[in-house]
Amino acid sequence: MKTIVVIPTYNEIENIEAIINAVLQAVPDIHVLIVDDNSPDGTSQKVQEMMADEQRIHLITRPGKQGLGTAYCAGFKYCLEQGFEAICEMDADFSHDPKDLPRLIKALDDNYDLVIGSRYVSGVNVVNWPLRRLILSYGASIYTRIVTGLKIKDTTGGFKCFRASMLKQIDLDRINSNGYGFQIEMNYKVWKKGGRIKEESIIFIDRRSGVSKMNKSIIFEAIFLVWKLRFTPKKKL
Ligand SMILES: Nc1nc2c(ncn2[C@@H]2O[C@H](COP(=O)(O)OP(=O)(O)OP(=O)(O)O)[C@@H](O)[C@H]2O)c(=O)[nH]1
Ligand SMILES: [Mg+2]
Repeated sequence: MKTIVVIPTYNEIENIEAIINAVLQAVPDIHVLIVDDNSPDGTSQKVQEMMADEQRIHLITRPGKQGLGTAYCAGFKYCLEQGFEAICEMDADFSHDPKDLPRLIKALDDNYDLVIGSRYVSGVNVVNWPLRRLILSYGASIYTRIVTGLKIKDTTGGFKCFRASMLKQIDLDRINSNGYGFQIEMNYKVWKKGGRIKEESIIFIDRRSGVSKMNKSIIFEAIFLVWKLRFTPKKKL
């Protein structure tokens, strides 16, 4: 499958070069798309430099910080237009190990529509997170399962691969959630459209450098979103 990984970035100058190289090394022939919101630290410029020697790197630079959800959607649309068959997403901060990519892609190839790199499929595989952050993330997954019926153990993780034919069935212009909510919304829509979903166990490690972009509004968004999803008629998803 022609495969690409979408990595949204905002001020990831400390990670960008290493993460791109690690991804390109982990999977032969894989492409990488960086969706950068014109980071003041020069992340886009660094990517441009790397693009001069490597055709597998793609870049979308947006005019300013517009949030994670819209960054993914812009990236997904680009990948679909370019004819990629497997479209993955991951963070730039090494919380997601590029070495897990082959396993996720292989699972997708084994006839799944969405493969989720899951922290909670075999116990709790999270390293270096403060307890309150873990409780928040684990709790969000339980809450989502109860409200929506979605049978996924890690509903908020951002390390996953979609089959392009599945992604095409989702109206990306109708997605308006951003942080955790975005991941929940995509999982829910794949499930409701009859997509086959697999959780592959991964170990998640807290960002090793750079600054967190987590904030409270992301949590409130997710709390209300799951109820909205539950009561949205299937044909409007
Ligand atoms: N393009 C774009 N990327 C973003 C935005 N916010 C966050 N990102 C990127 O999205 C990925 C996930 O964001 P993180 O800040 O790592 O969020 P998190 O993993 O929940 O929290 P920490 O790891 O604690 O920072 C990273 O690669 C960020 O650089 C945004 O508004 N626009
Ligand atoms: Mg992170």
